[in-house]
Amino acid sequence: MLADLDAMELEALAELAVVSDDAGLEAFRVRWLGSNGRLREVMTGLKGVSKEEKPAVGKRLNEVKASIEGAFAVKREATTTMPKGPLVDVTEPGFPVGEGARHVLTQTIDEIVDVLGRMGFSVADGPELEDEWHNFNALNIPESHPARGPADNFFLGGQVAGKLLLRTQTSTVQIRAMESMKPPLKICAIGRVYRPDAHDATHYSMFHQVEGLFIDRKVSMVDLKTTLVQFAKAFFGPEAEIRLRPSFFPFTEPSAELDMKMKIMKNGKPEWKWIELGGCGMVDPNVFKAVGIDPEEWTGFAFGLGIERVAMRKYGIGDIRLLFENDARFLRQFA
Ligand code: FA5
Repeated sequence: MLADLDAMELEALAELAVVSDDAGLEAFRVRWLGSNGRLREVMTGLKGVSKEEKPAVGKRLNEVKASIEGAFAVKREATTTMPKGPLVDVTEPGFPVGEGARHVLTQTIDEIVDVLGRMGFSVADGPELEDEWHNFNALNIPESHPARGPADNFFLGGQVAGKLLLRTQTSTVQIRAMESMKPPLKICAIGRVYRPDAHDATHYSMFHQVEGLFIDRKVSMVDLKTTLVQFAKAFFGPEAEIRLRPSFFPFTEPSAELDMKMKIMKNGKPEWKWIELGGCGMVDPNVFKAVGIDPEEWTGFAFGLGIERVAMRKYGIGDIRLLFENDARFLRQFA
């Protein structure tokens, strides 16, 4: 039996030596290593070996098996044109790949920029970490104004006077645009703003605003309202209605609150309601003076809308917090 094993090893190795392609390798594997192959046959024959001979024959059989398998592996490595490593069954269903999609806020921002771009607004930018000049002084918000207190702002390092803060409004970009560009100008700015507001269904401590600024000669409130009506109809559809309510902002005079009439589903029934989207008005002469623009020659309007509110209205989202929880089940609805 031991001599047979020696002969079998030599025979297998000699046969393997002349194999030169994938088909030959496979034929060798089936003949020698397969479930009905020669090695299996010999293993089955082990039952007939006497008790005394069994340990030696068993040991030798394992050696021959290892020798043939080792030689086969080396040969396959050198010969095969198939990909190395574990074989992949391409018919297996595999794992589904989670497909990414743009966040509903990103979609809203892109749509807003698209509409304003078509209306002639170019995009301007400014930092989220601002100084008090751009967030307050230049916007006609004096030192004594209650909106400058630590309870209404995120000041850097908790210090208040003459320090940096996270901007509370994108109106800061109005100032930056007017400082770096000469009128006439027509810009919009989109970005994050921060306020220490308590979180509820319509308030968050970080949210987004879109700012619009148009400066030219003889700009009037009519231009502002026409622009907002055009924007609303282009963004929300022809049925969109807006109204301006008198209000106050230090950097516009006169100032107004922009409301939009929207269909809200209540108890499964559509209901039309006026919803506040933002503020607007004619640029205050003090703002022009702060940035060195002559208010006798130039006039302008500005508006600032909360983008979360816009998205909530457009997509029927009832709670602002859903926008920031990153629950894929919620986000997938807008993909
Ligand atoms: C302003 O921020 C002014 N800068 C707007 C403006 C621009 C007026 C240009 C005149 C000229 P207000 O604080 O009202 O205004 O905020 C504007 C909008 O931001 C609100 O109408 C609302 O839609 C949104 N908003 C305000 N606070 C929050 C908050 N905590 N969470 C989500 N959205 C908010």
